[in-house]
Amino acid sequence: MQKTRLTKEAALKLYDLSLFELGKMAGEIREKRFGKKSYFNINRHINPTNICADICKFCAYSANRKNPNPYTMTHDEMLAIAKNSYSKGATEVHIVSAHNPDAGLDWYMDGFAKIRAALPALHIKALTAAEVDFLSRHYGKSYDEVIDLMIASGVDSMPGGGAEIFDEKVREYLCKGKVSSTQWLEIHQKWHERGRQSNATMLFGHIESREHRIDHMFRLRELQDKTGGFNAFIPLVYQKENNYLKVEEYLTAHEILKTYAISRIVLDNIPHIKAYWATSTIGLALIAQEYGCDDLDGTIEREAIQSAAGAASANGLKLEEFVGLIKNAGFEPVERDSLYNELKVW
Ligand code: V47
Repeated sequence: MQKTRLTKEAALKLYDLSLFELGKMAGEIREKRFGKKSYFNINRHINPTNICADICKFCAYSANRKNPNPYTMTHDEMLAIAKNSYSKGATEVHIVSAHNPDAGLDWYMDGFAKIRAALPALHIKALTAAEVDFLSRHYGKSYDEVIDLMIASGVDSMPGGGAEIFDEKVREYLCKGKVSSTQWLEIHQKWHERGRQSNATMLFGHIESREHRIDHMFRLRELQDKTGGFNAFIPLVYQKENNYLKVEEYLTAHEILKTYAISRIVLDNIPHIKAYWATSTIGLALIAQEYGCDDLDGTIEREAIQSAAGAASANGLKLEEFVGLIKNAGFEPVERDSLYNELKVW
């Protein structure tokens, strides 16, 4: 018998329920699948360049008038960071850059290849679909060609960045010229068709409406029905400092938790809902475990994108503190690898 699924209209109506009702519904789904387990990994974010050909109004990371400190790492610098993190227990490097028009396609790909050659056991999660689209346009390559280069260079999985909000009007205002929604989905589809996995984000809490969030989730649900390649959905809470996006009202914790819970209910085919503590704050991420979230990302170690916009994530969180916080919140910290194989129950 075919299972009845939520329609867009019914999903939007979920926002009318009380936070407690939503918490109960989303919490039950989470509990049924994962019990009290909360997943995290020991990871290192590397952001190798902040020089960007695109202008996204929400971004405080790219080098511009508000952040006049352009940089581009050498491969030796990237490798040294990866080696150092690996020696301290990291199982993943999460590599996301700006769209640097001068670095060269080889700079991107060879950086991954060097890390892969030196540290074969380290998982490389790299290049958002926005970067794939930029590299494809800038160097006259098809998406297939860029994706095949990524695989040949040792990239294991793709992060979920660059999705922002799929609604075309909002997207045009936020980040005109960047990868379109259809292209973002097409790139992930191609990645999944090669048997690879990826994540999906949604940037919320700026100028979008609840309808836009629901529409975003439904476009992901539809692709996931076809490919099954998304591991996690990550609602990223908008950070407001040092950028060009004027937002009148910021989200309440109440609305953020409702959105986490609704994403758990709507995305019945994406296994993990991640409360990325860098954007929600660690306090709210811990509470989000009661509202459907089963993953808190990781220790991060260093992070430049959200912290440039005001988040307290520049230096990550110490492992002992992270694990202790999850335990104190009544959950079971489970260290995972990048593809959600369990490595250790802490
Ligand atoms: O795509 C940029 C976002 C993303 C701001 O796949 C902002 O596991 C909030 O995608 N406020 C990059 N967010 C980070 C990302 C990510 C993070 C953690 C885990 C994973 C994963 C992916 O950061 C960008 C953009 O949507 N971002 N500026 C800002 N002001």
